[in-house]
Amino acid sequence: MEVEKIMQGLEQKHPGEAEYLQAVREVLESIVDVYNQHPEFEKAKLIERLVEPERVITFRVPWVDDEGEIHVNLGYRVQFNSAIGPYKGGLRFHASVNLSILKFLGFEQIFKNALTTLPMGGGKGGSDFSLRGRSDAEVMRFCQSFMTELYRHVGPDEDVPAGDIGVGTREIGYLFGMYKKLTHQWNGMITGKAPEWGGSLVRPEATGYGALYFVNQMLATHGIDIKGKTIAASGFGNVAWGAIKKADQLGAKVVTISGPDGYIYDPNGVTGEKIDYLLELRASGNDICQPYAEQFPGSKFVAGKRPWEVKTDIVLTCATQNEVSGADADTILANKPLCVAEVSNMGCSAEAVEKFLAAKMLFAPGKAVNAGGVATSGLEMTQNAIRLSWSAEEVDEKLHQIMHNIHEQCEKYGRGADGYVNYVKGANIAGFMKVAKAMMAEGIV
Ligand code: 2IT
Repeated sequence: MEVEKIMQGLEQKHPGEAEYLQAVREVLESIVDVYNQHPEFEKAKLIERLVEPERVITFRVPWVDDEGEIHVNLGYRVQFNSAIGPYKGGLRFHASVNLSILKFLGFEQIFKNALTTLPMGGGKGGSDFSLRGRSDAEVMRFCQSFMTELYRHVGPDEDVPAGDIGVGTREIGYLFGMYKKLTHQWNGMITGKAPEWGGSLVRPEATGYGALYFVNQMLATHGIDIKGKTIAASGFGNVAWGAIKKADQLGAKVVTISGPDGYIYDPNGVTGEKIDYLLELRASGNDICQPYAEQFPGSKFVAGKRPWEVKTDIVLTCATQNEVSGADADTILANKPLCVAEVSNMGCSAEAVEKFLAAKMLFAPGKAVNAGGVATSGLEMTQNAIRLSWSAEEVDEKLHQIMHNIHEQCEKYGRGADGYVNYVKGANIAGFMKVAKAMMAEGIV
């Protein structure tokens, strides 16, 4: 494989799909040496097949708002790869959603899901629908309209969506309800359900919990205890909430959160009732974090900026893709944190990743760090399939074990001659090899 040749072909076929091309390039650059040791991969045009989704479904989503006005949004499902299991991955509802973003997320999901060791292929979907200022009834009507097309393409053995940005338990409920009405089937076709109707305990917390288990282990490889450490985190949604909760339990202190409007610096730490307040903030439907500063004196709102300028021991991206630019990486490196981890998918720009790796920073990519979310979705699928519910302790124990295993895989494939672990390379190679073996076994399909 020649990375530049593959990339040129893709740039021609998919011009302007910046995020997708960025995600593919990162993986190709990580795996090229290993790939070229396997002439059978080249012969089977494995990479040419892997970089294209097996199927992309796009559809219109018309819905009526509370004033009777009609809106038309775009709906998508990218069914990227089903070599090791049914397509699995979240739905994102956000104004920024486009095909490039969903293709990047679907592509990342293939390797992330492979890393979990569970039988899940990669997929992603969503819509450019924005929840901001929308009433509950509007959200329901949108979800119902979305599902009147999506139901034809999903199912427990075919494609199992879940939440992502803008899609939480409420939206999952409306989507599940409509699927059930249309198909007359009650099954585990979607994850992130509430415990009363088939959801797994610990799923809401799982992405953040898993991330902290992973970070804890990264630090442990350097003999560092996470207790007493300060953390700069971005976002204030589900992922940030879970990460903050677990950080608090482990005795670390998260001192920042952020929204599109700026960031909050809370030197006392986001702890106790402030963690619960994040849920209120999110449920308000206002995509901003400023109200936190009004609610909790002693904290400060910094408008229009990202939290990376705050000097802390640990840096966690918990909001969205490319939230750390090359210049942000310079700021972070100057602050000399012990560790940087992407909890959001592709939280760092390619330039930022390059800088962290060049500085031999303890740095790990989203597809390893945030895999606890989809892993627990996989555990929800298992519970649905066997029609049982496990206790929170049982799920958490399995999550912990899975994150431990992912860390081991990263070390195994990412450790260089000088002992430095390149977690990006490790995660990409480990995930790729599993999918590659399955694709070779399944023939040219
Ligand atoms: O990015 C992700 O891994 C998710 N949004 C969760 C996907 C899932 O199927 O739980």
